[in-house]
Amino acid sequence: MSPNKRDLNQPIEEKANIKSRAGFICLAGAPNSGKSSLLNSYLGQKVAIVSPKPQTTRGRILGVVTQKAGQIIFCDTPGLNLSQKGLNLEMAAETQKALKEADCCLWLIDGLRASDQNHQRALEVMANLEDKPVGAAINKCDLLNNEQIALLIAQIKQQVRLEFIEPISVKTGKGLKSLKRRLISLLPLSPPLFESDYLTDQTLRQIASEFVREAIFNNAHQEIPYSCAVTVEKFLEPIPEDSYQGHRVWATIHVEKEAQKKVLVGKGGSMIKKIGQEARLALEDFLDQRLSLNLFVKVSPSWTTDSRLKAEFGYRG
Ligand SMILES: Nc1nc2c(ncn2[C@@H]2O[C@H](COP(=O)(O)OP(=O)(O)OP(=O)(O)O)[C@@H](O)[C@H]2O)c(=O)[nH]1
Ligand SMILES: [Mg+2]
Repeated sequence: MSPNKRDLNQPIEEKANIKSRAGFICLAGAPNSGKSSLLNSYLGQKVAIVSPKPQTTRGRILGVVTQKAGQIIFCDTPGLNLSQKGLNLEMAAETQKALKEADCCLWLIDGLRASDQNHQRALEVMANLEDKPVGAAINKCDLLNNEQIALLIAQIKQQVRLEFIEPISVKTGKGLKSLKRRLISLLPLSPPLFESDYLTDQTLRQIASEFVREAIFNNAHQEIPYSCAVTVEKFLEPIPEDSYQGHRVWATIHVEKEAQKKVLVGKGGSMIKKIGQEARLALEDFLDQRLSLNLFVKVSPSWTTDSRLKAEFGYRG
């Protein structure tokens, strides 16, 4: 799944005839505002994990939507927040890199949490993005009435200069078509930068480890999802001569403490079995093929504060 960018060093006369648009849009906003849900919805496939808990996404995830009018290269990012604990510094660095590299930014606002601290943090970041266009979308409008939406739009328009602000609901699909048109209009004139069937920069190993992490977020509570990292030890593609026609994956869930391992394994292995089943089904759905998933839980003491271990588990910042 490596990127396959088109050569843009074509003659200037040819560029002058280009009517389509293409470019990078950074999806940024407070944690839990629905950035990854929006990405998946536009792609028509889940590539980014989603959960009701904040700080689910830990790194940048590219997702490419190609249409006649243009190609949007979305970059999903970790939610903007004020915490500096655990992985938050690495996550914030990922978001800053994505904001810097993008042509423009879509600020996703959780319509239900527009007065909390993380929203204020996101607002500050957006107000300081002077060198690129920023559009905004108020998400979760399925949970707001028209009056609340109008009030919020008026408030935000007074606080920061935006190209547009659109009410949407990723859940119901309301406003998504109109938002996509707006987003394409923000992009520079350019031929597509990726082949039209290119979906994401995530490797199958990364997707496997993220889907396991999503199952942990959905089943384990309190600090446990934030104390877990998942590494894929082995990923075998189906072999024609093998009677088992499917992928085989071996992954390790790293936790910080023995007590967390105990909770994650559960009574008689019940919890780890549930996590494994959920992740396997999500992966089979993604691959449209059978898959066997073998999970192991390992204590990697205090890994969230150990730079070497963080880098080893893929969090470099
Ligand atoms: N009611 C409602 N819920 C939504 C909508 N969009 C997303 N959600 C839910 O909001 C929660 C957070 O969604 P995510 O897509 O994980 O949010 P995120 O911004 O990527 O979060 P982080 O990765 O933690 O920064 C999930 O439970 C989603 O199902 C929506 O339009 N309406
Ligand atoms: Mg996310």
